[in-house]
Amino acid sequence: MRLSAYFLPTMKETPAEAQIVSHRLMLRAGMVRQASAGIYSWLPLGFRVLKKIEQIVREEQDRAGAQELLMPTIQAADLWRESGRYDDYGKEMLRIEDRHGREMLYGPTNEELITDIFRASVKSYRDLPRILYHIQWKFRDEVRPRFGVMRGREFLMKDGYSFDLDYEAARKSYNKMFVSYLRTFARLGLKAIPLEAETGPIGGDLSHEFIILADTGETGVFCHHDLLDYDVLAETVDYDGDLPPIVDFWTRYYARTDDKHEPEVFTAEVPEEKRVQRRGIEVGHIFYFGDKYAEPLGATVTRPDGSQTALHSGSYGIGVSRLVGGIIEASHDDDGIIWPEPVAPFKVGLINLKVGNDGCDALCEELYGTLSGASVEVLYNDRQDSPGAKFAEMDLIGLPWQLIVGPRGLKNGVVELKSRASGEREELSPESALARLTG
Ligand code: 5CA
Repeated sequence: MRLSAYFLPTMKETPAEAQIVSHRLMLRAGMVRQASAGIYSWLPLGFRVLKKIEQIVREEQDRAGAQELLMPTIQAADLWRESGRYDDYGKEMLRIEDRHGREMLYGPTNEELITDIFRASVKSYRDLPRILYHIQWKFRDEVRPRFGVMRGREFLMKDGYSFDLDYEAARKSYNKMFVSYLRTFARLGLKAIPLEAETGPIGGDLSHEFIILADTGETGVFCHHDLLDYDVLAETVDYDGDLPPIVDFWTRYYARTDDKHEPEVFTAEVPEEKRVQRRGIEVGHIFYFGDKYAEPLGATVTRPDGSQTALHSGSYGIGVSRLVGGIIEASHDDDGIIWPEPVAPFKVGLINLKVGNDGCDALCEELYGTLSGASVEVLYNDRQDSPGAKFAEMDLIGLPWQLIVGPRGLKNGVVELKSRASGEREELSPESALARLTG
């Protein structure tokens, strides 16, 4: 992509309305624009990151055996009356009336709708287990939408739902999602810790929140330091294999949100030097709630002995749009965003320091063509701005690599390659730089 043709409305000033760094940087880097309180348009740069995160979430869901579908954003109120949640949900639910006077709502979550789909077609234990998920916009009329996309009113969520015959089987599904969440967040370049959590309006009695540590997080985190030290991607996972040891490993230490925190237990169980008391951002939340929805909605199947039972279910959420802000909170410096490579909007920012200089233009075109041809995503700054402005903008938008071409280097047959994360700069031949970036 050539910057001269790209829609990237960056800002030099710090927007006054943004209270936290990720919100400030997302506005300054031209990633989002507020449409109204807690509702955002995703501009091209932000949209690329959102899609990358979505794709990693999707791949890990699929790997764990979940199947993707797509449910609508608008749901019928009657279905929510069946579960009893239409009234319980209160003012957070956006209620809509259609032209026939039928009550509808913009879905804040999908337990009812997926149970309705399931009860219509699945009648026997033979069709179990199933885990279904979608990645769809949600609306919650939050009292205080804030921190940009972190606590929006409209936000993108991956929500998955499992259906099983009994508790034992449902625990297997829960474990699959638990492990797949560890992998998902690690692939996004994040260190996420599973914490025992409250179930809130979703309900049930078993629940874990996945939290990334950040001072601006809204959740209090109390855990054992060793939970921060593991590399979950080091081993491959067999989702049909023995998952309880992995889940036990991750849940063997004290790790709770402030809602569940018990100071005496924390001090008794965790040695002083290992105690972590921090703030964190909830990026995922999983629940087991048994037949809480299947029972009132009459979602039953026959057991092998012919008797009927209500389905046992869990639900599994990931805040896809929240993650964009969360990743920035975890990875930035004074100059701007530092994207982990798997979610970066482009891998390389190509900077032509002297647009109009034949040598610089020709080499940049060649590098741009070769990288694009090798499917490396490049944003080429081919504009007439000053070198200082070009560097500052590239640092702000945080692409992992900057490839810098200037007349001085050209004389010596070298270009400069800068790593955004480490700040290290290296002079090397264009061929070596290409080999590095395409390798
Ligand atoms: N049905 C369940 C799981 S599928 C559910 O709705 N869970 S939830 O309420 O915990 O939401 C799932 C995830 O969505 C949260 O972990 C969080 O990352 C994200 N989320 C929730 N509310 C918001 C919000 N207002 N803005 C941005 N992301 C949100």
